[in-house]
Amino acid sequence: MTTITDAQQLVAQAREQFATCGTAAELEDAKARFLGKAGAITTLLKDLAALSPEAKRQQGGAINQAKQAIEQALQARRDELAEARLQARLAEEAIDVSLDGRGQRRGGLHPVVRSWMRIEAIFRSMGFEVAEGPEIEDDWTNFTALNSPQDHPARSMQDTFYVDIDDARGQPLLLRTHTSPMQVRHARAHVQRHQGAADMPDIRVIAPGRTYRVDSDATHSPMFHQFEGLWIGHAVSMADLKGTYTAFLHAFFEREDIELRFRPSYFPFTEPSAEIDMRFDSGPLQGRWLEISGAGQVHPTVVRNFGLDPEQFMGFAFGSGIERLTMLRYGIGDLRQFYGSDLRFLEQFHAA
Ligand code: 2U9
Repeated sequence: MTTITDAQQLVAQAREQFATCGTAAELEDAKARFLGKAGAITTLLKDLAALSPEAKRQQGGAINQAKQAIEQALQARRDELAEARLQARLAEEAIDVSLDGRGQRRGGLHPVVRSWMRIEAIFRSMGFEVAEGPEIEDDWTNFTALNSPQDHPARSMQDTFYVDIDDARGQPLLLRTHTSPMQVRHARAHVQRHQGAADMPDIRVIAPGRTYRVDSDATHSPMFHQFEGLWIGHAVSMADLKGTYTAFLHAFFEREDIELRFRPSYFPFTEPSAEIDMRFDSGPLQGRWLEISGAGQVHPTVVRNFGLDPEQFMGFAFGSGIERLTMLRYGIGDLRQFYGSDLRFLEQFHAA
């Protein structure tokens, strides 16, 4: 067999072998078999040494052609493998831009917050201001100003969350147990603002917000929401309370068939005091008296703590639980649903 035929056969073999290589490493091994130091082409070139100059030229040319053809085939296969690697990577990292994204789920307002906003809107429409204030309160504003006796159980560690540090004047600090201290702050600021004036505009304010008590069961949560109302003027009576609260309930429940009744009660900050019950005259709760709020005429001591003369100023206050009103409005049976973070429950109110 001549070297020329050998060289041509090597080209065919190399093409065949390169084609079966699936990786760059395999291809480099195959290259060594033909073009390496001990490779077939190299061996043919070495064998030329023994030939005549004429034969060397002829066969040398053929071997070089074969070498070039193998190098070309090698490069072509390298390019093919590189392209295949690229395609595989592109396929692996492909992003299907036509797929729907995961999306952001639309949030919504908590039902208690919905009620809170509605309550504010209704009372603003009746000429009330909306007070704000701190959730960490001092003992005087939360209890003493509201005529709560030193030994009242509400002041005990069992009923109230105290904060470890006292305020700058050495007063105990606590998580407010009701929204009343906001009204105390509002009323005192109002009185101070109108000091020296011939007369003072009425104090007419609601205070909605979070409150905290050491209490946790099916109907009590350690954190719950209240809103309280306060109206102080020269002749503001419980008749005004009844009118105001009735108007509020009509607006809140968006119905007129609501009756109210007052039952005698006791609170340190009001005298006389009453529980307000309501009943619907139709619907699933028809005829059932529902306890809805506490209320009363503001105690003279509390009026005095505003900086006012109780002989000159009088008025009413009331306090209601926002959770309770929300449960009645939407027919919710268990208070704990409000704080379970269960989206199946919460999402029902998103479009409400
Ligand atoms: C000031 C003076 C008096 C607010 C009042 C109640 C009666 C009352 C409870 C009802 C259910 C709280 O949410 S609840 O647990 N509240 O019964 N609150 S009178 O009296 C005030 C408020 C502020 C300055």
